[in-house]
Amino acid sequence: MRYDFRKIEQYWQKEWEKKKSYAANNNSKKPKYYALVEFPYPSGEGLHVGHVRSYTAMDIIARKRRMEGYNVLYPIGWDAFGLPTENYAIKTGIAPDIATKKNTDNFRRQLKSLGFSFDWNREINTTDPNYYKWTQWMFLQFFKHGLAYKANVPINWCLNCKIGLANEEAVGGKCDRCGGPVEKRNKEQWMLKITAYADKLLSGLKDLDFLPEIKKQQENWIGRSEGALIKFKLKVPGQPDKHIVEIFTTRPDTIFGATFMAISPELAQKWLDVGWKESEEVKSFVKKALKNRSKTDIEKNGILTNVKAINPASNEEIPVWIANYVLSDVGTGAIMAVPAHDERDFAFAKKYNLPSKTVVLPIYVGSGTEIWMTQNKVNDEKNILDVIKESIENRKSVYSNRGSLCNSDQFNGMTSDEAMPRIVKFVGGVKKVQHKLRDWVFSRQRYWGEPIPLIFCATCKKLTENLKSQISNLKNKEGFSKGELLNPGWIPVPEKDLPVKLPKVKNYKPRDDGQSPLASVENWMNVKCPNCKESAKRETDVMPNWAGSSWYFLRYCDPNNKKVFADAKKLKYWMGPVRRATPQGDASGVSGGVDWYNGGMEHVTLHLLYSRFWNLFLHDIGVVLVGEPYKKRTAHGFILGEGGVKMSKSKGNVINPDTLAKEFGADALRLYEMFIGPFDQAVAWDPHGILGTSRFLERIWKIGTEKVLFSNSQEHWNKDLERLLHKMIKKVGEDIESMSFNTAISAMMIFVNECQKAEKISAEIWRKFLVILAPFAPHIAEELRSKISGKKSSSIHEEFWPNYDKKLIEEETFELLIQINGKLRDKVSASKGITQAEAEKLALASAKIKSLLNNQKSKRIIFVPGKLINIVI
Ligand code: ANZ
Ligand code: ZN
Repeated sequence: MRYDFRKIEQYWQKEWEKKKSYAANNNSKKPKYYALVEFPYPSGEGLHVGHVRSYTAMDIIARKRRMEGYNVLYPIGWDAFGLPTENYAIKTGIAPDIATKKNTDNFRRQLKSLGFSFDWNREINTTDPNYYKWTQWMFLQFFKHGLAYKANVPINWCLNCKIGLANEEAVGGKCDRCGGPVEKRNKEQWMLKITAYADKLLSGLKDLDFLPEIKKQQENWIGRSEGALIKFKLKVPGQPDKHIVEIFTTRPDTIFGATFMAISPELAQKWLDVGWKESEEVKSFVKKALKNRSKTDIEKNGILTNVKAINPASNEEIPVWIANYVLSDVGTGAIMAVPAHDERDFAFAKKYNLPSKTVVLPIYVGSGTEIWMTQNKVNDEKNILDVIKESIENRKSVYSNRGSLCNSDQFNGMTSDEAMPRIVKFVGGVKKVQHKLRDWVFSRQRYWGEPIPLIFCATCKKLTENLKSQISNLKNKEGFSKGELLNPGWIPVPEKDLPVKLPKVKNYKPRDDGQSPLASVENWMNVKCPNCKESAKRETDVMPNWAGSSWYFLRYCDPNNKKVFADAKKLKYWMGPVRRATPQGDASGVSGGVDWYNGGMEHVTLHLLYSRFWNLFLHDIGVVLVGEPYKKRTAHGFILGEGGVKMSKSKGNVINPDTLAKEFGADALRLYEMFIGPFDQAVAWDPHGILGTSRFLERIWKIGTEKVLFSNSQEHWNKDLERLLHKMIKKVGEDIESMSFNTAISAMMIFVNECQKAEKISAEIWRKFLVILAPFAPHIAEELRSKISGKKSSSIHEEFWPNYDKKLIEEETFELLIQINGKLRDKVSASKGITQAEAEKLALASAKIKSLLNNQKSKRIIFVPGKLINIVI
């Protein structure tokens, strides 16, 4: 019988759909399991093989969990707002909602054709007004709680896209979307105060089961450092001695070593703006430095100013430099530079030949000292002090660890940790915790996004401005919220009027003044103020496309709810907290959230951080029960084109999953993408690879249709095959949990090879194999099982995941006799199926044999499997 995968796959896909086989049940007695993948952006290009990799992986996990007795939610939807569709509209005039409909129809068809066990009843779309109504509602909660504010900020402005980008979208001075140049521009933007959650976002990581590198990236992005703010007096020519500048430092213990001060070009510009007299040279330096800000590979440079600063610890006068390595949005934009102990200051001082002063010695600080001593090849403890002093003072190296203080007056001899608080106190500084994390730029001057549901009213502006200074409570007697007081004139659209729908427009191009195309839609924009009924105007900016994906996992719990974003009971069921033991006996959990979330490594700083922030906030205002939305987060590696280059339309190396599924079948494609390489690593596409998995399925088909017995007669019971089956069950089960899908498939291949050798295979053994295969290749497994159990029987996907028999799989060993010229010389324990080559290796590894052979080459080897090896010399 031919393996007609087309017929088989279509048949079962229809069956599953008809029976709603993968629908998640909202009131099940089973424990729940929520498996999540990043929902796709429905681009015009259709599904990418990268999507297939991630979705197959979670599909395998979801299917295994169902077999383990869980009520599984494995949902899918569309993250459909965003630039490509909008740019397409600009080019073609086709409305984004029309293009989106076409694209999602195509994606849906593609995903269905691959047999993913998504619960299609829960499909969501972020551009559906019934969805974005709640995105807007949530934005209003941020606003009302004072976490949304309008600010004039230097934003990254993409010259091509004509769009403001968040920092994370403009890494390296390049637009994340088009790769074009980005420059800084000041613009009024809505901001979300994610920085208020910096510490929560950090401490929350502790209990989460995220890959270590994911945690690391989140930590780095948040970038917490503890330090101090310290004031330095300034001497400015022609000015009275009243000016001061505040610096931020994480190392106040090094203050006696500050040999100069450095300020950012931005701060210098501010000084110039308020009348600081400087040379043309300095002014033009500042101008140039500001212009170069968005460039990446600019060398450290600077210029000396006519200002002096007074070191508050030593009272020494030090010069003030303007330096481009000092950033304006970190700390205060001014630093005390300590070349002896800071790499950046060291490099700068070296370039401009500035003095350096050692104030921390690498002693009495444990490993720091040892590392330094090894690096600098110091092994004599006695003269270490001299060596260190010489080395640092000759500017051979920087000692940036903590240590003991010298050259620091009354603080000499203290450790850095002892000295830091004392020095901060001594110079009248204050402790300060600082984060690299910036607030989230939340508006875009574009069309295809959620309208920001706010209205600007000039009348209310006057009212709130007067109140602002007096009130800090959430609500005052006039009924204004924190958000309205914080942003005078901005009035929220009443919740009953949500959603604020995107109006139809003729022209999708952002206006030349940088405003959204919505700013040209007069009849949409002009409204009455909901508060005072005077004429007012809608906000015309829309939300960034990170908005809809910040809470989509909540909507899947109850996707069609018209009254709330999700019913509280359903939320509790799917998102927890969960207090019961799981079928696997894991009773630890009072935890909650999505049980397993897989996504791209490229989303672990932005989307992951934003959505955690969003959910933590919803938790704080009491609308969700669990703060951290994801219990476990893993990541897949990219699929690259042949030869390891990026897949892209321009290179013409994009692989279309449709073509492959048509030619080889969904099961073969799924298997190939899981077999292609370690799941967490980038892999290059191999055009011949799928032939291998397709042949593997052919082999399975042949065995399943030709060799399987329909009874379990003892006559053909094959103990070795049974042992291998149990080994495979163990291996595949464990490999799925660690996402080692490629080795899981190898184990199945080994099993299938043995099956090919067997004359007949009992139904019981074969059925168990099919259950193991089912999560990977659900169609063929279902079809072959129906040949044993009948088409009318229940689905293979409702079977229980088999247990393995520990005793059976304990490897059987025997004593391998090792002879030299027929004489018994040694015995070693070896596993039963050992080959001649393996036996040889074992024999040569024996010390006894080695010494007896004494480097003589063997003439011949005689191997009796399961018994002995004879080395003839
Ligand atoms: C003196 C010093 C001595 C510093 C020393 C470090 C080592 P992290 O740790 O990354 O948070 N800094 C402060 N504001 C800055 C700015 N606007 N642009 C560039 N650098 C700035 O960085 C904190 C350290 O970075 C601060 O501590 C400061 O240098 C520098 F042995 O002060 B330190
Ligand atoms: Zn008003």
